[in-house]
Amino acid sequence: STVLSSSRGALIVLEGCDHSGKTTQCKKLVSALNEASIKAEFYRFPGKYIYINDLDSYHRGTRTTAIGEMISGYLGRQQDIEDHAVHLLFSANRWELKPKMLRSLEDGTNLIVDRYAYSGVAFTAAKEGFDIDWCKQPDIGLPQPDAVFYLHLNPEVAAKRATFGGERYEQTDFQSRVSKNFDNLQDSHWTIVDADKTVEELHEDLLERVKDVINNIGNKPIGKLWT
Ligand code: NYM
Ligand code: MG
Repeated sequence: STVLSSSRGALIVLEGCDHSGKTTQCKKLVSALNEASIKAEFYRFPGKYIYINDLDSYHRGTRTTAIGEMISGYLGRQQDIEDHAVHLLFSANRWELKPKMLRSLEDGTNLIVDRYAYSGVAFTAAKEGFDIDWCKQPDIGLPQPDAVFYLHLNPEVAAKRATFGGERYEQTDFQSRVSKNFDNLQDSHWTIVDADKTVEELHEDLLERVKDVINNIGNKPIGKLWT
Protein backbone atom coordinates (compact mmCIF):
# COMPACT_ATOMS: atom_id res chain seq x y z
CA SER A 1 0.00 0.00 0.00
CA THR A 2 1.04 3.61 -0.32
CA VAL A 3 -0.09 5.06 2.97
CA LEU A 4 2.23 7.86 3.95
CA SER A 5 2.65 8.04 7.68
CA SER A 6 3.88 11.24 9.24
CA SER A 7 6.83 10.97 11.59
CA ARG A 8 6.61 9.88 15.20
CA GLY A 9 7.54 12.13 18.07
CA ALA A 10 11.11 12.27 19.36
CA LEU A 11 12.03 11.30 22.90
CA ILE A 12 14.46 13.94 24.11
CA VAL A 13 15.99 13.90 27.58
CA LEU A 14 17.85 16.60 29.48
CA GLU A 15 20.18 15.33 32.17
CA GLY A 16 22.67 16.90 34.53
CA CYS A 17 23.40 17.56 38.18
CA ASP A 18 21.06 19.55 40.43
CA HIS A 19 20.78 23.26 39.49
CA SER A 20 22.27 22.81 36.03
CA GLY A 21 19.11 24.41 34.58
CA LYS A 22 17.27 21.36 33.22
CA THR A 23 13.75 22.25 34.35
CA THR A 24 13.94 25.84 33.09
CA GLN A 25 15.32 24.69 29.75
CA CYS A 26 12.79 21.86 29.30
CA LYS A 27 9.90 24.27 29.82
CA LYS A 28 11.37 26.86 27.46
CA LEU A 29 11.89 24.18 24.81
CA VAL A 30 8.30 22.98 25.03
CA SER A 31 6.97 26.56 24.75
CA ALA A 32 9.23 27.38 21.82
CA LEU A 33 8.27 24.20 19.96
CA ASN A 34 4.57 24.73 20.59
CA GLU A 35 4.87 28.32 19.37
CA ALA A 36 6.41 26.95 16.17
CA SER A 37 3.38 24.58 15.88
CA ILE A 38 5.48 21.52 16.71
CA LYS A 39 3.70 19.18 19.11
CA ALA A 40 5.68 18.81 22.32
CA GLU A 41 5.00 17.89 25.95
CA PHE A 42 6.96 18.35 29.16
CA TYR A 43 7.70 15.31 31.32
CA ARG A 44 9.77 15.09 34.46
CA PHE A 45 11.06 12.31 36.65
CA PRO A 46 10.22 11.89 39.41
CA GLY A 47 6.77 12.89 38.19
CA LYS A 48 6.02 15.90 40.30
CA TYR A 49 4.04 18.60 38.58
CA ILE A 50 4.16 21.61 40.85
CA TYR A 51 7.53 23.27 40.81
CA ILE A 52 7.72 26.57 42.57
CA ASN A 53 11.14 27.99 43.09
CA ASP A 54 10.56 28.49 46.77
CA LEU A 55 11.86 25.75 49.04
CA ASP A 56 8.77 25.44 51.24
CA SER A 57 6.23 25.07 48.46
CA TYR A 58 8.71 23.01 46.50
CA HIS A 59 8.92 20.37 49.22
CA ARG A 60 5.15 20.25 49.48
CA GLY A 61 4.82 20.05 45.69
CA THR A 62 2.67 17.13 44.60
CA ARG A 63 3.90 14.39 42.34
CA THR A 64 1.51 12.99 39.75
CA THR A 65 1.16 9.39 41.00
CA ALA A 66 1.07 7.41 44.26
CA ILE A 67 4.65 6.29 43.62
CA GLY A 68 5.59 9.92 42.89
CA GLU A 69 4.09 10.93 46.24
CA MET A 70 6.25 8.41 48.07
CA ILE A 71 9.36 9.68 46.28
CA SER A 72 8.37 13.25 47.12
CA GLY A 73 8.15 12.42 50.83
CA TYR A 74 11.53 10.74 50.61
CA LEU A 75 13.27 13.65 48.86
CA GLY A 76 11.74 16.18 51.24
CA ARG A 77 13.01 14.08 54.18
CA GLN A 78 9.52 13.49 55.62
CA GLN A 79 10.02 9.79 55.04
CA ASP A 80 12.98 7.39 55.04
CA ILE A 81 12.96 4.59 52.50
CA GLU A 82 15.61 1.89 52.28
CA ASP A 83 18.12 2.74 49.50
CA HIS A 84 17.41 -0.26 47.23
CA ALA A 85 13.66 0.15 47.69
CA VAL A 86 13.69 3.83 46.74
CA HIS A 87 15.83 3.06 43.70
CA LEU A 88 13.12 0.64 42.55
CA LEU A 89 10.42 3.26 43.21
CA PHE A 90 12.19 5.81 40.98
CA SER A 91 12.33 3.14 38.27
CA ALA A 92 8.70 2.08 38.81
CA ASN A 93 7.71 5.73 38.35
CA ARG A 94 9.23 5.61 34.84
CA TRP A 95 7.62 2.26 33.97
CA GLU A 96 4.17 3.43 35.08
CA LEU A 97 4.42 6.39 32.66
CA LYS A 98 5.78 4.28 29.77
CA PRO A 99 2.40 3.48 28.11
CA LYS A 100 1.42 7.16 28.15
CA MET A 101 4.79 8.20 26.72
CA LEU A 102 4.60 5.63 23.91
CA ARG A 103 1.08 6.72 22.98
CA SER A 104 2.23 10.34 22.69
CA LEU A 105 5.32 9.44 20.65
CA GLU A 106 3.31 7.28 18.24
CA ASP A 107 0.84 10.13 17.95
CA GLY A 108 3.62 12.44 16.73
CA THR A 109 4.11 14.37 19.97
CA ASN A 110 7.70 15.11 20.93
CA LEU A 111 8.53 14.57 24.58
CA ILE A 112 10.97 16.84 26.38
CA VAL A 113 11.94 14.99 29.52
CA ASP A 114 13.55 16.45 32.64
CA ARG A 115 15.76 13.53 33.95
CA TYR A 116 15.40 9.85 33.13
CA ALA A 117 16.99 6.52 34.06
CA TYR A 118 20.48 8.09 33.90
CA SER A 119 19.64 10.18 36.97
CA GLY A 120 18.26 7.03 38.56
CA VAL A 121 21.60 5.26 38.16
CA ALA A 122 23.88 8.25 38.79
CA PHE A 123 22.24 9.16 42.12
CA THR A 124 21.85 5.68 43.61
CA ALA A 125 25.32 4.60 42.49
CA ALA A 126 26.73 7.61 44.38
CA LYS A 127 25.63 5.88 47.60
CA GLU A 128 27.86 3.55 49.59
CA GLY A 129 27.70 -0.08 48.43
CA PHE A 130 26.00 0.39 45.04
CA ASP A 131 27.48 -0.26 41.62
CA ILE A 132 26.37 1.04 38.25
CA ASP A 133 25.53 -2.40 36.83
CA TRP A 134 23.14 -3.26 39.64
CA CYS A 135 21.52 0.17 39.38
CA LYS A 136 20.84 -0.16 35.65
CA GLN A 137 18.89 -3.43 35.84
CA PRO A 138 15.35 -2.20 36.67
CA ASP A 139 15.38 0.40 33.86
CA ILE A 140 16.57 -1.96 31.11
CA GLY A 141 14.02 -1.96 28.27
CA LEU A 142 12.43 1.45 28.90
CA PRO A 143 11.90 3.57 25.76
CA GLN A 144 15.32 4.58 24.45
CA PRO A 145 15.77 8.36 24.22
CA ASP A 146 16.56 9.56 20.71
CA ALA A 147 18.85 12.18 22.19
CA VAL A 148 20.21 13.00 25.63
CA PHE A 149 21.53 16.50 26.22
CA TYR A 150 23.76 16.56 29.24
CA LEU A 151 23.90 20.02 30.79
CA HIS A 152 27.45 20.20 32.03
CA LEU A 153 28.15 22.47 34.98
CA ASN A 154 30.98 22.36 37.49
CA PRO A 155 29.45 21.23 40.87
CA GLU A 156 30.95 24.27 42.64
CA VAL A 157 29.27 26.61 40.15
CA ALA A 158 25.98 24.69 40.54
CA ALA A 159 26.17 24.98 44.34
CA LYS A 160 26.36 28.78 44.06
CA ARG A 161 23.32 29.03 41.80
CA ALA A 162 20.39 28.62 44.15
CA THR A 163 19.33 27.38 47.53
CA PHE A 164 21.33 24.23 47.67
CA GLY A 165 21.23 21.65 50.41
CA GLY A 166 17.52 21.63 51.21
CA GLU A 167 16.52 18.41 49.55
CA ARG A 168 18.10 15.01 50.00
CA TYR A 169 21.26 14.51 47.84
CA GLU A 170 21.97 18.26 47.56
CA GLN A 171 25.51 18.30 48.95
CA THR A 172 28.56 19.17 46.91
CA ASP A 173 30.53 15.96 47.64
CA PHE A 174 27.54 13.78 46.75
CA GLN A 175 26.99 15.80 43.56
CA SER A 176 30.61 15.23 42.47
CA ARG A 177 30.12 11.46 42.75
CA VAL A 178 26.86 11.80 40.79
CA SER A 179 28.72 13.77 38.14
CA LYS A 180 31.37 11.03 37.79
CA ASN A 181 28.64 8.42 37.43
CA PHE A 182 27.00 10.45 34.65
CA ASP A 183 30.37 10.40 32.84
CA ASN A 184 30.25 6.59 32.89
CA LEU A 185 26.75 6.49 31.42
CA GLN A 186 27.48 8.49 28.27
CA ASP A 187 26.77 6.68 25.03
CA SER A 188 26.26 7.49 21.36
CA HIS A 189 22.92 9.21 22.09
CA TRP A 190 24.56 11.83 24.32
CA THR A 191 25.65 15.35 23.58
CA ILE A 192 27.42 17.32 26.29
CA VAL A 193 26.26 20.93 26.39
CA ASP A 194 28.07 23.66 28.32
CA ALA A 195 25.45 24.95 30.81
CA ASP A 196 27.62 27.75 32.20
CA LYS A 197 25.96 30.51 30.16
CA THR A 198 22.82 32.62 30.29
CA VAL A 199 19.38 31.03 30.20
CA GLU A 200 18.71 32.56 26.76
CA GLU A 201 22.04 31.51 25.26
CA LEU A 202 21.60 27.95 26.48
CA HIS A 203 18.02 27.93 25.20
CA GLU A 204 19.03 29.00 21.67
CA ASP A 205 21.73 26.34 21.64
CA LEU A 206 19.38 23.56 22.81
CA LEU A 207 16.47 24.60 20.60
CA GLU A 208 18.58 24.29 17.48
CA ARG A 209 19.82 20.83 18.52
CA VAL A 210 16.34 19.65 19.49
CA LYS A 211 14.79 20.79 16.19
CA ASP A 212 17.52 18.89 14.40
CA VAL A 213 16.62 15.66 16.23
CA ILE A 214 12.91 16.19 15.56
CA ASN A 215 13.46 16.84 11.85
CA ASN A 216 15.46 13.66 11.43
CA ILE A 217 13.34 11.25 13.43
CA GLY A 218 11.11 9.98 10.59
CA ASN A 219 9.57 6.72 11.64
CA LYS A 220 12.53 4.87 13.00
CA PRO A 221 11.44 2.38 15.65
CA ILE A 222 11.66 3.40 19.29
CA GLY A 223 14.56 1.51 20.83
CA LYS A 224 14.85 -0.19 24.22
CA LEU A 225 17.19 1.34 26.75
CA TRP A 226 20.40 -0.58 27.61
CA THR A 227 19.63 -3.61 25.43
N1 NYM B 1 16.61 11.38 41.42
C1 NYM B 1 15.87 11.56 40.29
C2 NYM B 1 17.01 10.10 41.81
O1 NYM B 1 17.67 9.94 42.82
N2 NYM B 1 16.66 9.04 41.03
C3 NYM B 1 15.90 9.17 39.88
O2 NYM B 1 15.59 8.18 39.21
C4 NYM B 1 15.51 10.50 39.49
C5 NYM B 1 14.70 10.69 38.26
O3 NYM B 1 15.71 13.11 42.69
N3 NYM B 1 18.11 15.23 43.37
C6 NYM B 1 16.92 12.51 42.28
C7 NYM B 1 17.70 13.60 41.61
C8 NYM B 1 17.22 14.88 42.29
C9 NYM B 1 15.83 14.53 42.77
O4 NYM B 1 14.90 16.45 41.89
C10 NYM B 1 14.75 15.12 41.89
P1 NYM B 1 14.47 17.50 40.78
O5 NYM B 1 15.46 18.57 41.06
O6 NYM B 1 13.09 17.84 41.12
O7 NYM B 1 14.62 16.95 39.41
MG1 MG C 1 16.51 19.65 42.21
